[in-house]
Amino acid sequence: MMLSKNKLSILCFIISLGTYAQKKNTNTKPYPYGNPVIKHMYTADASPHVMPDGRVWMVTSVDHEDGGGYATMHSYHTFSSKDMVNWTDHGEVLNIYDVIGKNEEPKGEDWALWAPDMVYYEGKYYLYFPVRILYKEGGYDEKNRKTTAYIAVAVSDSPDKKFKVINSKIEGTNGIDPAVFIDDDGQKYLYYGSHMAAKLKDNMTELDGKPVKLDVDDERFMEAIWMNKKAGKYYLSYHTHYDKPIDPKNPDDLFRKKSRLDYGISDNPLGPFEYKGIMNYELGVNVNEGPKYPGKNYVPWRLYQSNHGGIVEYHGEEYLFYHTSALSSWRQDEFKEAGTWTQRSVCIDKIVYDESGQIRPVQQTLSSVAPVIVNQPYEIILDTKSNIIKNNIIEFKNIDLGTGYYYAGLNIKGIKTPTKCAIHLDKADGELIGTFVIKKDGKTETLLRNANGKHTIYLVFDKNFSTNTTITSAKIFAGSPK
Ligand code: FUB
Repeated sequence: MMLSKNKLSILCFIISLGTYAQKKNTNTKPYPYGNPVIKHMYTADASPHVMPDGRVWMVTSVDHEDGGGYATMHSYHTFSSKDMVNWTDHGEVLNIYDVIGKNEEPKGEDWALWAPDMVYYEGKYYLYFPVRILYKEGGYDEKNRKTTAYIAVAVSDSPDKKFKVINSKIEGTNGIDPAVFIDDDGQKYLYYGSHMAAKLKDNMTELDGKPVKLDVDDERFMEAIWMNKKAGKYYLSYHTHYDKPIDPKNPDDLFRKKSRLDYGISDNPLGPFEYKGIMNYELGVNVNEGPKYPGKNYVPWRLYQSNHGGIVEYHGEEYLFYHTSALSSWRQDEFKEAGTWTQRSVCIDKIVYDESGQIRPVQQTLSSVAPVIVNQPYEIILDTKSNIIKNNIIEFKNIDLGTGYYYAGLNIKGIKTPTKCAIHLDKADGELIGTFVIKKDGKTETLLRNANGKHTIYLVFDKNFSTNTTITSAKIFAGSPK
């Protein structure tokens, strides 16, 4: 019997689904290691941020329990922790049906929700996610498949509640893996896809101008951008191109492209970025503990799969969130061969810099990181009665920011025109750690970066500030987890 090309490809597709189903995991023994940190389900593509409750939150994409590849990823979960070790699952916050409508059918391979990011701004949580669509014209054909992808945004009042899609396609975007970065001057940026970036408007849902192609290392760059700022420099990390799995007979194959995270540094959030090398080795390679191939420095889990990094600073240390298939491979009940499972799980290890500000390749561990213990007040109220504004500047002496505070809030009466207020350390033109964008209602909050230790804090208002205004309250908060 002759099959048409279309029927043949549908048959191949059904067979491939069958193959995934055969791999269903039956090992229910408790997983014995610290990494991955989420063990009751498969999570990938973590985006970590400290939120106003002082906890670290991450949104993750979800790998299907039966395998099935990245095209069957249909939901996002949020998780939070106050010590980086114990994580609470807050459940599903967005599902494919919230995107395509209840009456549509995602049909397995047609639609997928890939790596998301979630940020807080002015009382709301914004979830950025890529909608990745596989064209079906002429039937499904794995080899010649066509895909399209763009970035959408959803909003919620709380990171543990359902998000509502408010812009189902951010005009001008084309690609996957959004990451949002808020700079100390209050400017927001959206990074995504094949090294693209654009400014975001203050409404957080539209681009402010055309996206630009970032000048990074084109040859190695593949996906999964993350922007991190440290000591005034912009660190852009990303996932490199990879090709075939590690070959136990030739594990040191120099010509194999590896699934790594690399990075570049710039003085500007939009580059150009100078290539600096490896941030995270290939998954499974150079892990300091756990089972190994005899005589080799790699663990026998699936090495040929995506990597994806997210960085967060929490009370004095920086942490890399990435994913491995340690958990799904371990559930094969044996470590006999390189894992074939695609399901990934979020792991956490520390980021360490050398004296020149370069990242040392992260030491991946099976134990993960030590618990963070924070012992300081949640908030510091700034005394706006005894300290008064002179020449648009107000000073607060001897403020102990301890191991880190992550947000500041301001209430002002009498604002006539939108005004900016920069927060500086130790001098009115000292280190900038955040910027309030004050609208007419006078209520505002901002993210703080590098707010730790003992300092004099300066609030410096811009020229739109009028002397007829009164600061009714000012605070620094999120210094310990709730
Ligand atoms: O998880 C699906 C895709 O794989 C992500 O969007 C990529 O970054 C990679 O992790």
